[in-house]
Amino acid sequence: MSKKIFVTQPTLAPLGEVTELLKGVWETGIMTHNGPLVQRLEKEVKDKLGVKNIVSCVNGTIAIQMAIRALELKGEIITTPFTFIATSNAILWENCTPVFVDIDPETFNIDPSKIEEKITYHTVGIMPVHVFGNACDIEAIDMIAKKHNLKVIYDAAHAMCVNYKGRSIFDYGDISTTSFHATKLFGTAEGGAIFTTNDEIDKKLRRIRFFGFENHSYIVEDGTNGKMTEVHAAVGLANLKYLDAAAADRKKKYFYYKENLSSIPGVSFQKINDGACNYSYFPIVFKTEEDCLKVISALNAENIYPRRYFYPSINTFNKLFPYVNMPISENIASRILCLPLYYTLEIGDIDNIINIIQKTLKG
Ligand code: T4K
Repeated sequence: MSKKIFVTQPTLAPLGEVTELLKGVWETGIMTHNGPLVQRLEKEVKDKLGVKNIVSCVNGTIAIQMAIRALELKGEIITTPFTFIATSNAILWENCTPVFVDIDPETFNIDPSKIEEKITYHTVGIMPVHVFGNACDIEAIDMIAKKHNLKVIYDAAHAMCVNYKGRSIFDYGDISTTSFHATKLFGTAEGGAIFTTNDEIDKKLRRIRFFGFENHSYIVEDGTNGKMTEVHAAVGLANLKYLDAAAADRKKKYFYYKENLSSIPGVSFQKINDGACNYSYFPIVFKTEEDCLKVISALNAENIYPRRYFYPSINTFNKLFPYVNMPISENIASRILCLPLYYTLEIGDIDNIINIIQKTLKG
């Protein structure tokens, strides 16, 4: 039986570097509540990315919920149907209503030209997603938000290390949130972070993260428990040293895939916006869903497990939302496949994947 190849694998620092950091945790017994490692991780990520503020938290889903709470949004939030379910779940859990706007067929991000027609008296915000780490049309979105007095929260779960027009993409919008899940370019096992250039919102987020306490004494916000632990921060601090290498490696492999797959008739790729992408996923779009399913079967037969990110289009989850037709998102979702992409993936494995795709589509 050959080795299993998954859609991704975390880039992990040597275990010894994590346990070295954990020694201090065991010595002091400080496991959580904004401990020294969490503070250090926040400082190191902040310095590395050059962002104004950062609030770490338990995961990328709670990050979105805390962002909605910090901006006190109550009503309809315009968002994309082409994303992981967490984007819409978080909106629902904050008692807001997701209102879907279809995507651009090339970038797979929310199509700004379709946003205004969905704005109603109840609209309070826009939550775009930088899908697969590919920047949204930020100028267009921010212009619409200003015109209609709406808040913008970017779900930047995939967008670690992306720079847009000379600064971190996390510093755009009223708030940006990200995920440090094990499957992301940078991981703390479970984890996430919230970014804002507004110092008051930053302070508010810190209170919300800690049950709503001000100075551990008075409850001044409708808070939650969103704190990252020292153990997760230790994993993050160790992994952070390898982030540049992991990012460069994914970019190199992304272009290797693209160069070698481009000549195959009937496949296409995500259009990258202004070079603002971290190339942390490799999505490929087939001509038909049938082709996509054939390729999945052929790869699975060789122990290779790509993922249908993001299938089905979120608007079709009728248990959660009334169905509204999103033809572009539904169409792309049915034909898209994310191919394996991670640090320990060998070029020989990529060659094998490319050959299998080539053979399957020819046959
Ligand atoms: N917004 C967006 C746009 C998102 O994509 C996400 C999460 C969020 C918000 C919410 O962030 P978090 O609350 O999750 O921090 C994965 C991740 O669980 C999820 O974080 C991610 N997006 C989503 C796109 O993908 P699954 O169900 O596909 O993961 P899973 O467990 O099938 O993992 C995929 C492969 O990765 C496995 O086949 C093997 C490998 N793997 C996975 C895990 C968990 C490992 O090697 N080690 C691991 O620990 O959801």
